[in-house]
Amino acid sequence: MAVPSVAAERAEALRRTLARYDHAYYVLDAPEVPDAEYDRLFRELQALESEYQELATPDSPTRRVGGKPLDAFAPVRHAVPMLSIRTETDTEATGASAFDARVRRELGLAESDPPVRYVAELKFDGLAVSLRYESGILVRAATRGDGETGEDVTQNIRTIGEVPLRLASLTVPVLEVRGEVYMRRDRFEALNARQREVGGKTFVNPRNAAAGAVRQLDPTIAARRPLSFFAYGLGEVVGWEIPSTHSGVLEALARQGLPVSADRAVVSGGEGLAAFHRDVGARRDALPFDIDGVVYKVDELALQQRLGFVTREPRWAVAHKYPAQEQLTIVRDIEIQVGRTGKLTPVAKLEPVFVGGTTVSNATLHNEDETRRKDVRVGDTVIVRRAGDVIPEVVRVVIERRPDDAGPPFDMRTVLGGCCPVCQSTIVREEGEVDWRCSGGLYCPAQRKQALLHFASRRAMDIEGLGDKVVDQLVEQALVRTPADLYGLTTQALAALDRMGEKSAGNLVAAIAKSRHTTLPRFLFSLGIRHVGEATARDLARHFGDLGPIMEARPDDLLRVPDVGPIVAQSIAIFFAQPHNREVIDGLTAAGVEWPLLTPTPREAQPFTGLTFVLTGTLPDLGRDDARARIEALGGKVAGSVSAKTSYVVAGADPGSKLDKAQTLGVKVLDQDALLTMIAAARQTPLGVTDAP
Ligand code: 5U1
Repeated sequence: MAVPSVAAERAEALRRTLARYDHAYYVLDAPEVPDAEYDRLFRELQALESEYQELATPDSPTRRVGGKPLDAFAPVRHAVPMLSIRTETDTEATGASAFDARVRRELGLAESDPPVRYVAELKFDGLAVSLRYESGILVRAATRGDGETGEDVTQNIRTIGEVPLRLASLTVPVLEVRGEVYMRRDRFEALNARQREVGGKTFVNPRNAAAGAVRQLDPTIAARRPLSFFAYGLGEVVGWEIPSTHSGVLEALARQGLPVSADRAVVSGGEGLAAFHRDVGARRDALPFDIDGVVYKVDELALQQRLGFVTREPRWAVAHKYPAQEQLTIVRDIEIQVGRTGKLTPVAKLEPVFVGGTTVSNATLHNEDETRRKDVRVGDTVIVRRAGDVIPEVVRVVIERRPDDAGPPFDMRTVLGGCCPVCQSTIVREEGEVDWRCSGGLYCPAQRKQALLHFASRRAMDIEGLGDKVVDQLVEQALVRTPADLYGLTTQALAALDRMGEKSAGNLVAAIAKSRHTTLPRFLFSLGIRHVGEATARDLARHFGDLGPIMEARPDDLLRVPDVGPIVAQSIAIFFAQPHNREVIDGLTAAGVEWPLLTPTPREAQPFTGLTFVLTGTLPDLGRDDARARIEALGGKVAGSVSAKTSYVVAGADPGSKLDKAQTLGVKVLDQDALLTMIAAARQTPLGVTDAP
């Protein structure tokens, strides 16, 4: 069927518009239209092409979605071989001056001759490809292969939105563009997360993921891999007057819509190269993609020609590496570190390995869940990464290398036998938390400094003059192990500390002595019990009146305190169950720390003490939890089933068998309003609380 000219013109207009939108979106990172508008035009073009097959040109954006799977890639002989690049392994600045010196020597330049001009670029960690444009249309994309012959990966490369399917204005017979296909780090992470979700294979690093996608026989799979491309050079060129400099070539390629990294510079001499190496090195981790170094090229193409090649490598270019950020090594052990706040962190003890510029023998595993997710075991070969100043971490296990005698899956409780490795206190992992913690905060040597600083802080025991520097010295010189030891310090001992005069030492001893006379809420807060802030400390003090009953309280007793829920109750009970914490508290009271007793809220005096309620059916306004909390706050109990001992059944809509049973047993039945009236009346009852002074 002949194609009506109106359809052909419309298809051409759509191709051009969509190509412009692709460039704006992928290369300039500045979308021109909303996705919906792009999709509408895209579908219109697809419809035209399916009606008139002749309109489906090779540069149509519809080709990007991926064609039919291949059995194998066809070989492609490169008209101009794809060279490799010599690597400068000296990762210091001297690597740059060595290259400059070589170039100058080979060009026969004297010391008095002006510096050579170079282009410095990034060395992208991906897969080299060659794009062939004929009459401005992308006709073939090939991998490097052995440099002479690569593989035809056109279908896959077409799926990369950044690669123009048609050049902006050049329509010369042949223009081959060389560059690197890579994957941004964030897209790589997202891809791996998706793979994990569907139970698929995850990729070791962005380079492997990119290389795998380019060499994927099914282009619809390649289309789902978020690839990117940067152009950095030329292959065969027919009919184009090539600019006289490499920097001019890169600018011309960018003008044709090809992505060229903006991270490039024209620099002068070896010093200019070294400065670029340093500058990029400092920004390396902030780049959105991996690089393994920078590339230097002599800018003048005429000089490049004079320099020529050695074997397959040009003399006019070099790759200047950075220290590798990832290495393979073996996990010798998994140890648990106790942080200053009691957080327990699993740390892989590694066979020492040189990575990121230093020897690494420890790498964090973050927490139990992460260790299990990565399934790191003793004996495993792992990829360890050290990027910049970040703490080294285990990226993943090389599962194929797991030995038969590898350790069991990681389990914090089992590894530690339930006890802190530093102080033997119970370890706790609260619901909803990722971290295990040591509960011996007051005694644990790992938490000493933190515990002392908190103890002395203004809202706790308010010891003026006991700051970071003093605490550091007291702990490091073993003058103080626990807060109780503070009360034994003498002016003489303190005056011997760095930057502590006789007068300051005297003031500090006086401040410590003064802190002996405190209040129960302050004292409770100073103990640093997890989840016990000032308000909770005050509530506990009011409710119990003295420390003894709090120390003996079971979680059920603690739950009666307003605003104390199961997690806080558990935390308090576990803290006081630790013999070491109790010893420190005994030490403090023996040292004379005291507080005025409060008149406790005797439990008998609570209006609902001794009353048992059963809730059944749906109450019109109160949720079950709310009703329970209100009853318990007044000392009542809420039970799950009705018995002769039940005081009241509170019945809402659709009460079920509990109401029947209440009626059978003669238990009083309340509706929501009656319960609220009872609660309001109870609140009027004086509670006998004497507030802290
Ligand atoms: N940026 C950049 N990467 N890279 C890699 N330029 C560049 N040039 C290369 C290679 C292999 O080779 C040419 C110097 C032939």
